[in-house]
Amino acid sequence: MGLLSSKNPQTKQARILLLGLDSAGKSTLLYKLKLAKDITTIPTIGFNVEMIELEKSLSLTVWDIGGQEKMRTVWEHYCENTDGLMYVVDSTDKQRLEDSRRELKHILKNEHIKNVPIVLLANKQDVPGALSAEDITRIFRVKKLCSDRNWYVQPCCAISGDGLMEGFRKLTGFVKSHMKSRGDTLAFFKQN
Ligand SMILES: Nc1nc2c(ncn2[C@@H]2O[C@H](COP(=O)(O)OP(=O)(O)OP(=O)(O)O)[C@@H](O)[C@H]2O)c(=O)[nH]1
Ligand SMILES: [Mg+2]
Repeated sequence: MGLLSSKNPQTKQARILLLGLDSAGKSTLLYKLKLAKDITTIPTIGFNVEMIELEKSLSLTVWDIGGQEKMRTVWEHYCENTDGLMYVVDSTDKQRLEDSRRELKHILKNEHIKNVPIVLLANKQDVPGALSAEDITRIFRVKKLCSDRNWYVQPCCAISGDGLMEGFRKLTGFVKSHMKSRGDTLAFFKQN
C-alpha cells in the first residue's frame, strides 16, 4: 500500500492508540496497512504493536488493544504519551453502537489523552446496510463528544483497504499540528 520505510534520523515518532469494541476490525486493518495483505485474525488478548510510516517525517507506533469487555478495563493503562487516537466502529453492528459510544465517551475522559486528536473509522462499509460515516457521526454525537479536540469520521473497509490510508493520513495531519502546538506551549514555558 505504498508505505515508506525510512531510517531518517529526523523522523519523529508518534504513539497511536487503536481502540474499539471486539470484532470492530482493528487487527484486520492494522495488518492490511502493515502487510498489504488480508489476514485471518483471532480476537486480540492483550495487544499488537506495529510501526507504520506513511511519510518520512513521522513514524506511527500503532497500539492495537483487544476490545473484548474484560480488555476494555485496561485501555486506560495505554493512554499515557499517546499522540493520536484511532477508534474503530463496526458500522453493521447496530445493536452495540451504544456500547461503543459509551466506551469511547469513557476513555475520552482520561487525562492523558485530553485534547488528543481522534479519527473514527466507520468500518465494514462493504457490508450492505452498513451505517454511513454521517450516520455514525450523528449517532455517536461526535461533535459534542469530541468538542475539545480535532476529529474526523472516515468510512472504510479493512478487508479491501478502502479508506484506511485516508483515515491514517487525516490522523497524521492532526497529530503533527497537535505535536507542534504542544511544542510551542513548551517553548513558551521555557521562555517565560
Ligand atoms: N466484511 C467485513 N469484515 C470485516 C472488516 N473488517 C474486519 N472484518 C471481520 O471482522 C472480524 C473481526 O475482525 P478483527 O480485526 O479480529 O477485530 P478486532 O477489532 O481486532 O477484535 P478484537 O481483537 O477482539 O478486539 C473478522 O472476521 C474480520 O475478517 C470489513 O471491513 N468488512
Ligand atoms: Mg484484534
